Amino acid sequence: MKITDLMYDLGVEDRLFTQGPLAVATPIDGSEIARVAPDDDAEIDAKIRFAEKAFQSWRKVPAPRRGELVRLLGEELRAHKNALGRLVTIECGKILSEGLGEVQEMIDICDFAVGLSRQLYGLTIASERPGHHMRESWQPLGPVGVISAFNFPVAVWSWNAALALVCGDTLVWKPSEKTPLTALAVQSLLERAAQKFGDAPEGLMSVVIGGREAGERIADDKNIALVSATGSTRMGRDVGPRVARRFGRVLLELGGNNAGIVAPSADPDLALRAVCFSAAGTAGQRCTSLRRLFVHDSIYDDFVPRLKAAYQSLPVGDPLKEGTLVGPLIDKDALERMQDALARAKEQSAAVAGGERLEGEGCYVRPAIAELSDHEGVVNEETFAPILYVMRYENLEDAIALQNSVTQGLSSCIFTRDVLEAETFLSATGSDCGIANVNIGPSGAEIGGAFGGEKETGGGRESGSDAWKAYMRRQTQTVNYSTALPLAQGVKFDI
Ligand code: UN1
Repeated sequence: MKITDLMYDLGVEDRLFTQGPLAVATPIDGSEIARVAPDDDAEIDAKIRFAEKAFQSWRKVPAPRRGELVRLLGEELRAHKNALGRLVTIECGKILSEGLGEVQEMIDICDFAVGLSRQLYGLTIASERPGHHMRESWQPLGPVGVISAFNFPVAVWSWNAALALVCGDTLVWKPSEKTPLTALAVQSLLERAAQKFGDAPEGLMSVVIGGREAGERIADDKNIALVSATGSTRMGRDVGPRVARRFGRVLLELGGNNAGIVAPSADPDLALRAVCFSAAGTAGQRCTSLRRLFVHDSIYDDFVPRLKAAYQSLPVGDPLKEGTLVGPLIDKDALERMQDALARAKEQSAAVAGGERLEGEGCYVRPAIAELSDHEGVVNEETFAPILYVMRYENLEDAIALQNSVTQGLSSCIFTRDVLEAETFLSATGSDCGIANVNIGPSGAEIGGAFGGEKETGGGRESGSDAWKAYMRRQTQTVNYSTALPLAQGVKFDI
């Protein structure tokens, strides 16, 4: 597949994607589409130093002016939405409307960040001492290292970058080694925005091409004030302690094993569509994908056969083709992991429908439904593939308890028209996840809310709400505008 025209359109220089030892393949047919050169240690260190130097001046630029750069980035993204969305589809295999949706998500967070750049509100706090003012201010933090995954190759970067830039931070980005092209394209769009901006410091943001070691180098570098990492729990277990050892800050967005509950009063048509999109859409390769479904006993025998029929007719194939709803898995390893999980489900006596590999050069599969009588074994694991484990439940409390029984805690949902059930699900004794939805699947969040989850999902929050605070340094400030020196808590220290 020829991508040269797309890359030119996005302003990426030829040498950046035609030379180097690392081959980039498209999951559409597995063919090689580009070659890139990984950064060696010295190059990574230089990029980090560059980011540190740029931070020294960027932090002095007033936040609303920093917002102007993000506004210009949003404009570049608007102008290049089609090309970048297409490149996302070619590089990671999600269907074109989702590739375009991912770029839209970037545009949305840019808009959000521009507004934020005129806010970044602190507090004033009542002081116990006469003639004193107390307040809380938010200051730029430093260079931010972003480690992102193949499945959202550009949107996750933008959640971090748009906020970090208005907060006065600089960036070093290590994308997945499976998706370096979209990262190079975004870097080029940001450079264009910076040129229009005028006086942005060089080194404001750079891309590091590399694998796990490159990520570790960023995690270990004490100049990186915050490491924001998205990926597997295994990756987070490595990155988290590395950053903690040097008392750096981390923001982790790791695995999910997201569940849904279909209650007796659910609108069956709505629930069916929502389940198909969130479990089979993106070929089950979202961290928010639906992986476990609890269906009430009283509706199970109507709902589940309909779901299986809908799964059979889902159009699987070339993600660039109009009408396709399920694209390929990212690579052969992903296919193997899916087949392995299904084999284990069968060993646990699951009734499996679908899951077979389909014709074609890429790793195309029919999304699978595995009906199980018990919530155990393989159901507890996140397999990054379109497998939906379906189980019966009788009482809501039990379903919620099973939903919460896994080690991850990212997203969750319930389909019900019963307000008591809905509110119970959203209460302190309901879902234990970072995201809880009613009559919507667990995936496809908007940027306005804080995104992230609990337990082994890592606890970080990105994107909307007050997630920006992770990218800033909180400072408590007390000013004495009197001529006396009263001490807090009535302490006397007269000399
Ligand atoms: C991810 O899969 O890493 O909520 C992020 C969603 C998207 C983001 C998913 N907005 O599904």
